[in-house]
Amino acid sequence: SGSSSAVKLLDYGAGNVRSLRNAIHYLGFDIEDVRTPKDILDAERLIFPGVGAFGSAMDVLVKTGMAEALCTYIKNDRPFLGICLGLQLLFESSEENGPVNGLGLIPGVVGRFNSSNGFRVPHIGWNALQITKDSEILDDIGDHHVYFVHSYRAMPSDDNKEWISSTCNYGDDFIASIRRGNVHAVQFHPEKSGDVGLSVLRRFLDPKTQGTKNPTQGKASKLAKRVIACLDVRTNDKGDLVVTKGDQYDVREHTKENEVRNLGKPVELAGQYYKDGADEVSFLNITGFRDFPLGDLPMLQVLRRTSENVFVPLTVGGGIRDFTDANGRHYTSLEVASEYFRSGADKISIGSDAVHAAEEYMKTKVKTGKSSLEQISKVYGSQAVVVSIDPRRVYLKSPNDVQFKTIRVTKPGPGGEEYAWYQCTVNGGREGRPIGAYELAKVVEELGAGEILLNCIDCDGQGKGFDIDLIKLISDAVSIPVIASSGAGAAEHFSEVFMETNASAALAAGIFHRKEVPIQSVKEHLLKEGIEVRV
Ligand code: 1PR
Repeated sequence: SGSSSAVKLLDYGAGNVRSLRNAIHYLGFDIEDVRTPKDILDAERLIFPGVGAFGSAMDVLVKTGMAEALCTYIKNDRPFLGICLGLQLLFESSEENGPVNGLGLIPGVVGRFNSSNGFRVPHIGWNALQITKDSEILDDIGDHHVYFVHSYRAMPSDDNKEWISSTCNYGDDFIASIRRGNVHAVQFHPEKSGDVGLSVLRRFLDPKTQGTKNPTQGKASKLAKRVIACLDVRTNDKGDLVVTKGDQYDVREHTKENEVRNLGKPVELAGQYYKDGADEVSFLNITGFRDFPLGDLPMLQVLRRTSENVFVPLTVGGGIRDFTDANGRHYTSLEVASEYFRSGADKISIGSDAVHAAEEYMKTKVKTGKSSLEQISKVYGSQAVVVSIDPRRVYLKSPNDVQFKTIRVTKPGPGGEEYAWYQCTVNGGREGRPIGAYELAKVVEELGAGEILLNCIDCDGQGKGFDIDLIKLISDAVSIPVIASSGAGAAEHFSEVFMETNASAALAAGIFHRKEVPIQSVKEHLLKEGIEVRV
């Protein structure tokens, strides 16, 4: 395009910046990619979305001469917006696999969140900010929540306080944004923070933007509980990709034709849930264990189209594993995941393959680094890797009947059993495995999962509420965030799961698809119950 109104984007190819590109295009601006240090120096407006690990990002910047150009550009007070790692790199150094030197423009060391006091790491989700000085680009924020996903953060000090424009509290008060003159950087993701995030980007891209200034009351804010809409997707018998929904994982109608239930079109429904206030949207390709996802181009197309208009995090799961196709070509799980990320996913979710990896690890106690879980989290970071657990409740007469973690159940089983264990399954619940949900959760956390999506086959589609026993067990066992799933039938089920367990998010499918309870009503109910949510 070459137009002078285009914003320059410094994308050094370490990860997915598709959602940022989508957001900039959505706002009506053109993008020119930075290819040389000179492009940086010539930029009229530069966005730097840091992705990947601190050390490898610095390596690339130094090797290419971009580090020096960036320092000059910023010292000359040219319009700059750093995002996430793009904020952290401005500091002196980071403890991430380090210490590693940064660009050294702002005094301070970037350190890891401390998970010991009950704050789960990564910090994933929606928080409100404490604005400490006029930042212009944050003028519309007020006490709205914005989306964070990171394990490291910069801390305020006397040496850097002149830079800080807002902080956020997550265990500690950390730096949420900086501003000096034309130089801005934010730790959160404006491109994933809904309308509020888009307004931050718009104010940077077009400083003439007039808007309302929302004075921030500075009221105490905690990490909001997330409400996630889930779309189980598969090809129906006519060959169309549809959103379906099962009862205890059975997605076929109980009619003569026995067809796959069709609850709508994936792109449309995802767009609707974004407008309705979903904090995240998940797609599960539920026959991914059968079909090879890279042969399943419609699913990639669904992601691409959805991410053009949906500015909250997108997760996709199903079929992420090593695979050899009919022609003998081998694909690694990392290649499959990369294709999902390139198509617009922010996180990928692994089901069956994580069970196999965990079983292997429990047998050998050796981390090979070869499992899909380990490989993908090494390259994209643990915050991008969700493990989906599909357990089935197995009642027991005695807690000693199995070698797995058992619990005393709140409601006795059909034969009066007072105990149960939760058996993991693979291939969409079709095969039970010799490992419990508790053991799996602990192992996958060790192998690099950043979050757990905890389903329950018994409760799926029943509308009778989440399995509180199970969710309590798992959310107390790990220190990564746990998404409660399966069984939501009313707004009260969401407040119940948040009050009685340590779940960080709750996911539902059927009630949203059938329009029984809109997302908005769930949020209103949670607010009324005193639970912090993004509105
Ligand atoms: O094993 O890596 O290929 O991943 C397959 C993925 O597909 C897993 O995440 C697995 O949970 C999912 N899946 C496989 N088969 C089914 C099925 O339903 N037959 N769906 C399936 C899982 C459960 C939730 C559902 C909640 C909420 N569906 O996603 O959305 O239970 O439902 P509700 O609110 O209506 O109760 P891999």
